[in-house]
This record gives sequence, structure tokens and C-alpha cells, in this order.
Amino acid sequence: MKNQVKLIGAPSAMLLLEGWSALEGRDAINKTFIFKNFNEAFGFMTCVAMQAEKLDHHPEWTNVYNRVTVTLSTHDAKGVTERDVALALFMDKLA
Ligand code: H2B
Repeated sequence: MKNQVKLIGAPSAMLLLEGWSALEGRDAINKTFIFKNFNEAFGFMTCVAMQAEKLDHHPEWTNVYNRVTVTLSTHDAKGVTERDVALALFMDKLA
């Protein structure tokens, strides 16, 4: 059976986070991280990917050179949960 996680919702999640925005038309949060170059951006993504596997919680993201755009939401809960906040805080600390 899947673990139930409590829905927080994007507006409340943003009170706990800096620089994240709510998506239009979907309960999700997003942020664009900008790095010095591709190496820094991909290093960030590699680190986040390992943490995402550990947490069994994965970002939707795109990378263009030094820019990583991330969307977080919990698909099972159809919205933003504490899992998204935990991963967002990990990314902010790392960036
Ligand atoms: N990542 C995200 N962002 N949301 C989820 O609901 C989710 C996930 N579910 N990673 C996990 C994997 C689920 O599909 C597996 C089966 O545990």
C-alpha cells in the first residue's frame, strides 16, 4: 500500500520557501536555478537526482546550459505535499 502524504498546497508551501512560485492551473511549485556554467548545473542535477532516489520523490525539470527549471508536485496526492517542500529545501541548500 502507498504511504499517504498530507496535501499542503502551493500557497502554504511558498510560505516555507524562498524564490518558489505557484504554477497556474495545477497545484505545483516551480523555480529556476541559474549556475555559472553547464558543469555546475549538471553537478546540481546529479546531486538532486541521488537525493530524489533516496526519498523516492522525483522532480520534473529541464536543463538548458546553466539553467535548471524545476517543478515539484506529488502525483499520488495530486498536489504539493511535505515531500515537495523537503526536496525544495534540499535544492535551495545545495544551490
Ligand atoms: N515523485 C513525485 N514527484 N511524485 C510522486 O507522486 C512520486 C514520485 N511517486 N516519485 C513515486 C515516485 C511513485 O511513483 C513510486 C511508485 O513510489
